Amino acid sequence: MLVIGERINGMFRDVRRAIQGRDKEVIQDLARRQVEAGAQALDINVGTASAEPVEAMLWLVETTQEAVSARLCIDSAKREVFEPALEAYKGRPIINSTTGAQESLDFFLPLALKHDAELIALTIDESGVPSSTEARVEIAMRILVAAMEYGLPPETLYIDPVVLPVSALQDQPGHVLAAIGQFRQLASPPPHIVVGLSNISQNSTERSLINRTLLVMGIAHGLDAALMDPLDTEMMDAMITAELLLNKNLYCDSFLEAYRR
Ligand code: THG
Repeated sequence: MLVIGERINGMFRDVRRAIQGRDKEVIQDLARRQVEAGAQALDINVGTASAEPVEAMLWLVETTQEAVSARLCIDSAKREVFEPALEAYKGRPIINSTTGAQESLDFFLPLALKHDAELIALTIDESGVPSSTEARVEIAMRILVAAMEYGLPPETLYIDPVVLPVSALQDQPGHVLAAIGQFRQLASPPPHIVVGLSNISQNSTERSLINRTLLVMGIAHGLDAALMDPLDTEMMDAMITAELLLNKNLYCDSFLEAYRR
């Protein structure tokens, strides 16, 4: 399971303030703590914290890679952010994200090839976020075909079925889980599958419980990566246990500590 730490995001008030005040300590502390808690990659997202998103992203990338060697996942809604951020980053980046719309694929697939990056692709198309399982699978197929045409192998893609808050649309988690199960059948080797886990519990109480329950169900359906909060120990424990029960790790009485080591 690839754990992508979600905490370096301008959506969080502490990060927003750190970006505005160029406070390195706050960002580097979040980077170190997430890696120590088990994140192998860190999502980096300026959000709406800055009027100059390119400068802010460059500062976040430099600041984060100074503190940790985990992989960075460059997350932005603004296309002009990617080229400079990918130039500045020294490791193998993850680009977050393209949609399945053709003009988005025509921008991001060559960009991923140029920078030897992996690419997260949301199952969104010209008409927005689909509500059915079938539409998600259809868009995923389009993404895989386009990637093949550009020469990007399926295993460098992370297909994201788009998790929406359960408080808003209660039938969606079931479709997301069913879609995860089907994405794996679309190519050989299969693409990776990722979700933004915390989306599910926005505007809910019991956030941690809702997040970790979806995580466990997702893993059972074939999810192999998640943007999540690794500082949530109960969630990490649930993830480790789910992988144990699916025979991905060896059982011993101290399996939690064994995994952490
Ligand atoms: N897919 C992909 N990338 C993504 C998402 C996705 N990137 C952004 C997001 N979704 C994943 N990251 C977060 C980060 C924070 C929250 C949710 C998803 C979150 N934040 C608090 C809130 O909105 O309530 C912020 C408030 C606070 O606690 O300060 O929930 O789906 N590919």
